[in-house]
Amino acid sequence: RNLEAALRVAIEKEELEVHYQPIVDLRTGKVSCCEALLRWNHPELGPISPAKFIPVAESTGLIAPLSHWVLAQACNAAAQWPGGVTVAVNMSPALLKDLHLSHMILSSLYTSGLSADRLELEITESVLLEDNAQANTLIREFQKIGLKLSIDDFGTGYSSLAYLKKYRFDKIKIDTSFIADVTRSKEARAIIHALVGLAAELDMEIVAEGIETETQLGYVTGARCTAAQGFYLGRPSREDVIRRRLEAQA
Ligand code: G
Ligand code: G
Ligand code: MN
Ligand code: NA
Repeated sequence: RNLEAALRVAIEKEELEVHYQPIVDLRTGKVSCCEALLRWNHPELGPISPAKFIPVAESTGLIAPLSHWVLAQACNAAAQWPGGVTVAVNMSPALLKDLHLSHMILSSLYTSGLSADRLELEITESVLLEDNAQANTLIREFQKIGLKLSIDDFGTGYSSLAYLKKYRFDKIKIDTSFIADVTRSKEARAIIHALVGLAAELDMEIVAEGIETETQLGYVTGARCTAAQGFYLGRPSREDVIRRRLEAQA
């Protein structure tokens, strides 16, 4: 309740910010994409995690205006980035029932001048699991528009392999939990290797998430993941900070 009211105020007063976390291409060593991550610094309560307020937005109808705002910010930012670096935006499962979503996306692209192939949508497995007709229609539309599609948190849902057969995704993002276990779990290592092989066979990128140590980076590089993301490679940062990093590598 209170959080809902506070979130309405935050959207109006622009207390929200979009930060960007770099994703590094392991073949070139350069940042190839940045993931947009919402940040809310409440004047009294301090920082509130999106893990807490996104569900509130989803259950109150605020998710559509909020997502439109994030998409607009992300497209405007990426349109200024050098070297064709792409931007990835997390798509709320609740939003993938809203058939206006593709208009929202097209308007953000049009206003910013960003080409469709520089916008990636991250979709979590739970959306696909429900097998709803609207999500199916939307995913096909996204592909017609020419957007890039990733499956986020891969390996944490059910029967994920069925989605790979059904849709053409561009990227698989291996969930953080597998990376956290690479040094101590033979099973985690075997799963990473199998996913790398699968992605290569299907012509998809494979991103290791949650890289926090040099050892983990060495491991996923050796395992031939195509890209990696995590605090060790760069924290989510303000747009001006990210842009300087992108300009320095260009
Ligand atoms: O950045 P952080 O680890 O605090 O994010 C927590 C969760 O919130 C993650 O699951 C992340 O995907 C999600 N999240 C962050 N920004 C957005 C956003 O703009 N839209 C949606 N739907 N989820 C987001
Ligand atoms: O669910 P999703 O994969 O979109 O969540 C992304 C979230 O993961 C971001 O909010 C970001 O803050 C967090 N994150 C990014 N890199 C790391 C990392 O190296 N370790 C941990 N614990 N979290 C990370
Ligand atoms: Mn994500
Ligand atoms: Na993820």
